Amino acid sequence: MVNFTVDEIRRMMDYRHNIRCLSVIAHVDHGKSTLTDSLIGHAGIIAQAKAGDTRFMDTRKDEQERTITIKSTGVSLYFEMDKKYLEKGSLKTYEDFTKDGAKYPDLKAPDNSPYLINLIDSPGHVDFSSEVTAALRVTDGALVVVDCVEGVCVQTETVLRQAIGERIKPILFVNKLDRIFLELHMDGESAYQSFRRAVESVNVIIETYKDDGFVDCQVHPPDGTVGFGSGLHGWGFNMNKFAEMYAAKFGVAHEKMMQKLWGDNYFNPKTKKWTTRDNGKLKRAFVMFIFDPIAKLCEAIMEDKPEIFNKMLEKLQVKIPKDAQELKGKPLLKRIMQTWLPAAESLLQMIVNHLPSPVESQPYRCEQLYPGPQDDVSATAIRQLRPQGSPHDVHFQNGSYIREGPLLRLWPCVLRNHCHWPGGPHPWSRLRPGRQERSVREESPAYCPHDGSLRRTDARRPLW
Ligand SMILES: Nc1nc2c(ncn2[C@@H]2O[C@H](COP(=O)(O)OP(=O)(O)OP(=O)(O)O)[C@@H](O)[C@H]2O)c(=O)[nH]1
Ligand SMILES: [Mg+2]
Repeated sequence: MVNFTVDEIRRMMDYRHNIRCLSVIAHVDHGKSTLTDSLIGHAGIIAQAKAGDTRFMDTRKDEQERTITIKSTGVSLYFEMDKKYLEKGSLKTYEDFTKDGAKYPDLKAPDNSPYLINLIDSPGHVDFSSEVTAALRVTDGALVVVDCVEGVCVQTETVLRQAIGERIKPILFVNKLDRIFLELHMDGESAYQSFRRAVESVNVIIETYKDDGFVDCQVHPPDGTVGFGSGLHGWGFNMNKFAEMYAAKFGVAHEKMMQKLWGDNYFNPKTKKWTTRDNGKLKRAFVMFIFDPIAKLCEAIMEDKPEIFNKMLEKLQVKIPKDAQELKGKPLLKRIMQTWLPAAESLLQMIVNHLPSPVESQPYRCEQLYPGPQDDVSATAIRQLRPQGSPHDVHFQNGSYIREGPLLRLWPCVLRNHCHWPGGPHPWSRLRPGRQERSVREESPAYCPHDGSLRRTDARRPLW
């Protein structure tokens, strides 16, 4: 059952620090739509057990038939997150939020912080890349999905380059880990090396295309900006999850444990000491504390050895869901992993803690969004996220656009017009809210705030 209402979504729109707008981008078939199902399932729109198989975001008949995304599809989701999972920036916003947060009613728990996630699942196929362009324009963050076996591919680079060019902050999800355990039976060290390569390749692309006006946006597993998992089976984790498990056990601070679980860190079980030197006999912490336990659990479930997996689940305090008691093999593995390491939980933590809210992103994205003078009234309104005060703002839904030098061309789309035109009717007042517009061609910026004139008179003319 859907666990939020339209009213909640509407109300959240006024809490701009608690909004995250993101696109899911990747090479074709790397599992964007499948992974998105986990978040949709967590929001209660589809059953959790069906997450991964439904591909809810592939809404069109031809998309479902061809198992390929053709159009970008957006969805707004409402989630509440426990304060204990909030980090630095988000925690501060939570504290500001709760100061006058008394205004926000109906939280499921008093220490929860509500979030509105506007998510767009984009196609990976090169033929539909204009859909990615349109999606990136209206979002502030990108969830980059990389197949852990195929690694970073041509289209991964193309869409990531586009995202960085638009000053969209990325987070990374290394996907299809189930294949490593069930199909390829890779050893821990080889798997680690392939994950490391994926992370490094993404960082090389980010560094290559990042401009000086953009914030630092490299991704590193110890920072919590990289997640790993299987969208198909609905499980996933980031270092946070395992650091939480092991920090208490080793008496190490949470942040320090996050650092130790990635890179050249080895634990010697005999001496009970940590080292950064590989003597050829020790396993790196990632393999020892993360990879091996998952591999052992997968093996025990797939080989139907309840005495082993029940013992492990008891230690992990994981209960087999009621609807999975009779299952065996892969279906059982899927439900157990979903319960132990829910993908939605780690994705949400990454999205909330590491992607910017519009309040943070608009100041540095304004240059990208508005090509007019950066000190005029429009630019200031964009930077300050003022809903009123901009000379004009046009929202277009379900349409794409092409930028031709100084011209912005909007293809047939539904336009909604909010005009704040000084001294008289706005030239665009002919555009009616919700009306289908056949053609629009507009010089950008159309409005000159210095003398109040339009730079071109033919603000609107047919394209054909
Ligand atoms: N083994 C495995 N297969 C997966 C996983 N995620 C997706 N797949 C499979 O990969 C194929 C593509 O999945 P999609 O979710 O449609 O991929 P996509 O990135 O949305 O594809 P496009 O939108 O067309 O670019 C499907 O056959 C999925 O079943 C995963 O975690 N593990
Ligand atoms: Mg897709």
